[in-house]
Amino acid sequence: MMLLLDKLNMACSEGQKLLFVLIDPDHFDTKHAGALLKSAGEENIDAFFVGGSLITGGDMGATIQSLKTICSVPVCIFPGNYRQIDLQADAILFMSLISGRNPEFLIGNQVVAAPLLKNSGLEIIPTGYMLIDGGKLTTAHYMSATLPIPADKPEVAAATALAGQMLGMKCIYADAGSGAEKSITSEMIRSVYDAVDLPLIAGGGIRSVLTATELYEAGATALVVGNAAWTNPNLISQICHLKQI
Ligand code: 1GP
Repeated sequence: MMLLLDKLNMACSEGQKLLFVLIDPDHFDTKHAGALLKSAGEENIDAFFVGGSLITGGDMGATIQSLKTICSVPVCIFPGNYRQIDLQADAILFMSLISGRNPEFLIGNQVVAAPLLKNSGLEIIPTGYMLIDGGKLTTAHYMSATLPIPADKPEVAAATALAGQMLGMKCIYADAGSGAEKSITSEMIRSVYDAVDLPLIAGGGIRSVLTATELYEAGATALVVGNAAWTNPNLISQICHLKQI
């Protein structure tokens, strides 16, 4: 199986588009996942992201195991903290929350996680993670105790992403947070795209094909859809179709 970062880099350099579906273990059930895969055609989803800023009742291990049982789509951990590491996954976004100024999410969790990951066999993807204001306080903003980048300050997002690249990050993930009222603007995605030579992942509040089209066109290499994948399963097949055009 191709490494996920290789896939992102290839897509970035060749102008292809990727789609990741976010699974929150608190809201996972195999029946809905099976239906989603059936409607989208599992080969068209490039990876599942599994994780959450706060998992209260869900089980990372059981969720990943279920996904592995029902499909062959790669599973990448999108960790809210180091406790969400699970060795059944294929990859992990090794994220630093570079939009924030909270040392626990800039380096603290990573120090605890690094020895656990060293011989894990998981693909480690160094990721500069930026939280953007999506019109409401999300769990990600709250749990990280950080201020998001203002939605109307694309130059701040661009400078932050550039700093991430200079620090050695291999991709940038700009996220308005799960359940954001407004997705990141295409203007901001364009600014980040122009500023860095890295694959750019965008997510948070993507609910329509129009938004997905705008973000892809603005330079996002990959989109992440969470909530809408379950409330509107057609959206996933529509975006899968879009990225093949
Ligand atoms: C959040 O980008 C993801 O980290 C997905 O957000 O659930 O709003 O699609 P949504």
